[in-house]
Amino acid sequence: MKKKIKFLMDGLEFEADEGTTILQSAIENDIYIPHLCYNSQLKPYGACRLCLVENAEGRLITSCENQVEEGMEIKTHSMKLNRVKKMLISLLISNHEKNCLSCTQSDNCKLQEAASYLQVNENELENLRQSVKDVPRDESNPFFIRDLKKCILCGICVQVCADIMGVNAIDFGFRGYDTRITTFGDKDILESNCVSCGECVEACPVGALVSRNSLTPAREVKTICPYCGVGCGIYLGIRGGEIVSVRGDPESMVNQGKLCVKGRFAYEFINHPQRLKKPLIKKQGKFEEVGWDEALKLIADKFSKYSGNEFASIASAKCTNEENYLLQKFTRGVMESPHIDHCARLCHAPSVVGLSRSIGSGAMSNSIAEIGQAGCIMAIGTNTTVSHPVLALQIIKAVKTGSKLIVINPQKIELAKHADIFLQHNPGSDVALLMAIAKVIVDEGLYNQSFIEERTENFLKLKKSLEILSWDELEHITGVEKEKIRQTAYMYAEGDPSSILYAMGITQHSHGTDNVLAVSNLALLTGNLGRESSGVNPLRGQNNVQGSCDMGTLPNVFPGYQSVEDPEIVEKFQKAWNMHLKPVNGMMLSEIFEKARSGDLKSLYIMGENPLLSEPDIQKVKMALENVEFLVVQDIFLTETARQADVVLPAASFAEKEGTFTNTERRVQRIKKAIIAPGDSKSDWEIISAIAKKMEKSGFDFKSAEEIFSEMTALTPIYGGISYDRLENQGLHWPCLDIDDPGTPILHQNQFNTPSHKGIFHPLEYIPSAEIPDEEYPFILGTGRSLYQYHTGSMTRKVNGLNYIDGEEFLEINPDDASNLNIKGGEWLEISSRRGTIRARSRINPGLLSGCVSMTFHFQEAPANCLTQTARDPVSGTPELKISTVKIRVLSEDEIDI
Ligand SMILES: Nc1nc2c(c(=O)[nH]1)N[C@H]1C(S)=C(S)[C@@H](COP(=O)(O)OP(=O)(O)OC[C@H]3O[C@@H](n4cnc5c(=O)[nH]c(N)nc54)[C@H](O)[C@@H]3O)O[C@H]1N2
Ligand SMILES: Nc1nc2c(c(=O)[nH]1)N[C@H]1C(S)=C(S)[C@@H](COP(=O)(O)OP(=O)(O)OC[C@H]3O[C@@H](n4cnc5c(=O)[nH]c(N)nc54)[C@H](O)[C@@H]3O)O[C@H]1N2
Ligand code: SF4
Ligand code: SF4
Ligand code: SF4
Ligand SMILES: [Mo]
Repeated sequence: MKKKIKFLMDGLEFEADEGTTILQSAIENDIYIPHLCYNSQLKPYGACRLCLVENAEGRLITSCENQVEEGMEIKTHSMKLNRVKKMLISLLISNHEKNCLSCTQSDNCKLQEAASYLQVNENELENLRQSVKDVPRDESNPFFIRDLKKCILCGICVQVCADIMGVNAIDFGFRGYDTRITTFGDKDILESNCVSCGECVEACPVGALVSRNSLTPAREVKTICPYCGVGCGIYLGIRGGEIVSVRGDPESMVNQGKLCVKGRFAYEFINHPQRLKKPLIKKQGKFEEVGWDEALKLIADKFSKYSGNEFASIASAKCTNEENYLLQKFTRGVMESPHIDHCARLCHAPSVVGLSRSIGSGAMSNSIAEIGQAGCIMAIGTNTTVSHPVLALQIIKAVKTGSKLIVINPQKIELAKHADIFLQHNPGSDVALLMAIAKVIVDEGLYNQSFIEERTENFLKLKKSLEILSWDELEHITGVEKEKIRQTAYMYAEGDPSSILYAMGITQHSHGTDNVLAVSNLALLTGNLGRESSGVNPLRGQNNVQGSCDMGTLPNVFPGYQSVEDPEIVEKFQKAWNMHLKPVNGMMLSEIFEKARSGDLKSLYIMGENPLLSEPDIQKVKMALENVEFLVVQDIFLTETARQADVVLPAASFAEKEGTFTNTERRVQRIKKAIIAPGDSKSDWEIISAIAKKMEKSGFDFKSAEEIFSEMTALTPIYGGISYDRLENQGLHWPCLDIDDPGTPILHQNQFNTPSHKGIFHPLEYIPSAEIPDEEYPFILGTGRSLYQYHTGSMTRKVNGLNYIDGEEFLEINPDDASNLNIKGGEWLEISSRRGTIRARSRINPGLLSGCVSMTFHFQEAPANCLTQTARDPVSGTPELKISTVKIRVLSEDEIDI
């Protein structure tokens, strides 16, 4: 508890916590003191001086910089104060373009607010020479405009960009009267390293930084961003039936109002003309729009023919928990098929399997907010500023307050610039590297003896396996020197607490589960589990991929990771659903496509996935989809996959339905309907229910998403205490067992959820990747993500601004390799693997190791998954999307035109 301070403000007594500034306490008590450069998230700056107050001695002091003191007497209003402030603001206004009425910031401008409060009058202003600086408007960014004629040099944008974002795209430039906010080299903002997050736009107190496409909404609805697994809270602003504005939810425990470029600006897809509005049936090779009844009849008819092993479903990490719950109930109960899976298979399946084995739960062990307080953060195989941008702000915050940061990645990513240690190891060598770190920890006695004794098993086996490792070999495999590995081991082991964050660089390998086990070995060795700001934290990708896994759209578990092979569990679900269930594991995604290709699988129902671009070796997927006798695809757009379907069903987007998403930190959050779904499209849960009812099955008579949620929580212990009522303001972290359970931000505090309740060490062996460069295919192709696009582009490629910033695929290549191939950047290349060939232009990236090239998989014109291989991790079935070998050829002029 902080000490309370009593003080007088304008003669009235107030109380505030020790350390509170005068301005903060005024704001808390709804007392207005004019201010321009104050922002609650930043250090006080004292630049505008409009927040001056008068103390008992008659001195004027800034209220943003001075703290309340016991017995202090302050005046917020006096003749003297008013005179000084009026002069200050008049000067600001005279240097400021005066077209207030047409300014989009009108009504939301702190300068206007202060001027009106201080009764600045037009006539007085006339006497001051108007001297607006001649700075051209910077309209280069598709999402916001910089109109520095209106800038009052408060410095908020500079601080936001540097201290919160860690980007430093802008700074004060020039001197004296010419001082202004500028980019490095005074270039347009789009040519700077700005990441278009719009945080500075949100924070600018005047109209100098304004969003382009935002209108004042008639109403707002609080919901969750539909893109990545961070799960930022947003307010969608609505006029009529359209989304006209978006802002971060300042009360959200996840993002405290902050957003990335997609979360703030990428909503054009919602009202896009290409949204599916009616069901489509393919007749003689062409789609025809039909009514729901016709589509449902056909589906009911066909699905009745192909039940059991001839049927499979693919669920969606973009859809709600309620919808995923219902699809697995439909698949297992109505279709009597055990075959259901979803994109987690391409993603964090190794975490789900590996961490279950070692520590008993495949989810993040700790919460996002804790990252900011970690003593040491190890970010391995995660491009956090690109893939989880708002979560990355916690890393920036930690670094700014003295935490150590270790970045381990074969590419010099943005985050590496903030790192104390950056290990650029050979791709695919993580098991060797992590074991080498473990070896130092064990050999040099850095481990946590008591934690190992009390809470773990198998330490001696691990120790033995490390003894036989040779440093020469470890250095050779990883490409990292022993001394650097030693430093890393010390930094991690001495972090107190240390937190490991990881993502696809760890999982998307043919030994992904081993990688995950190697990560958890480190946390177990150092006792970095079960305590605040520590842990093993797989950063989940899709907005609701954690939820889809929780809901049992996996072939081996019912909701809440309850085994489909456990007779008691099967009995529980049979009874509750009044259906017959097969107590067997179903097929994984890869096997589903294999069986479809071989003709054994006759019918496939895909909800909200686009495997024709997202699965490895898509030629094989195409054959699979062509071979299936009856394919139903349910999406919000006519995707590449949907084009292959017999029936396409139009789904409502996240903005048009009720439900819940579970973010990467296991926080279950409500999404809310903001607008009506276009045309005849319906929520996915309504569509699944309608199909089941058409098949005359009971158990699908739901009137709301909330009813589905209640049925699910009654059967799913880890969600047992969660209800829509409890989620109204903030989400809850599972496990949340009953209505009195406040939820569990930190897992494993007293025991692990393994059968013995101990954490289990796993000795491991380094296994090379499935494809190794050779003479014919000399380069290792790694695939990953761009900040400005999302997966197969169904949503982000409908957003013009994103396409403007990043609308084309490039093959990135190291400067030395480029020079050997006579590549200067920008030329068209042909990239081939053993699977296929595509074309893309070149881009030089000095952050890549020689021999490594890199692409995204966002662009249907240059689909990277034509090249990738289907080699999989034998345990989790996750494909080796991070390593395929390719060759590169520069195309001649004549070839480009073809
Ligand atoms: N903008 C945007 N954000 C997204 C997505 C998106 O499509 N676009 N997708 C979401 C989803 S579903 C996911 S799963 C996440 C993925 O998030 P991330 O995993 O962060 O993204 P990736 O780019 O796939 O890969 C991460 C890093 O792995 C590194 N890497 C490659 N090979 C190796 C290796 O052998 N070892 C190690 N240690 N590292 C390696 C790459 O250099 C890359 O920096 O992003 C989510 N967020
Ligand atoms: N080469 C390569 N390939 C990869 C990866 C990689 O790193 N490299 N990463 C893999 C990973 S980690 C992942 S997660 C997968 C992602 O693979 P996918 O899940 O196939 O990719 P998305 O483009 O996200 O597809 C989601 C679809 O859902 C639709 N959708 C959105 N909202 C809704 C809704 O409310 N209802 C319905 N019915 N549909 C909706 C979208 O329009 C979109 O078509 O890609 C994988 N593929
Ligand atoms: S948009 Fe974000 S990155 Fe760009 S200048 Fe503003 S705060 Fe910095
Ligand atoms: S652009 Fe806005 S936030 Fe930045 S210094 Fe000028 S007035 Fe302040
Ligand atoms: S970090 Fe993820 S959830 Fe947050 S705004 Fe960006 S895309 Fe949305
Ligand atoms: Mo993912």
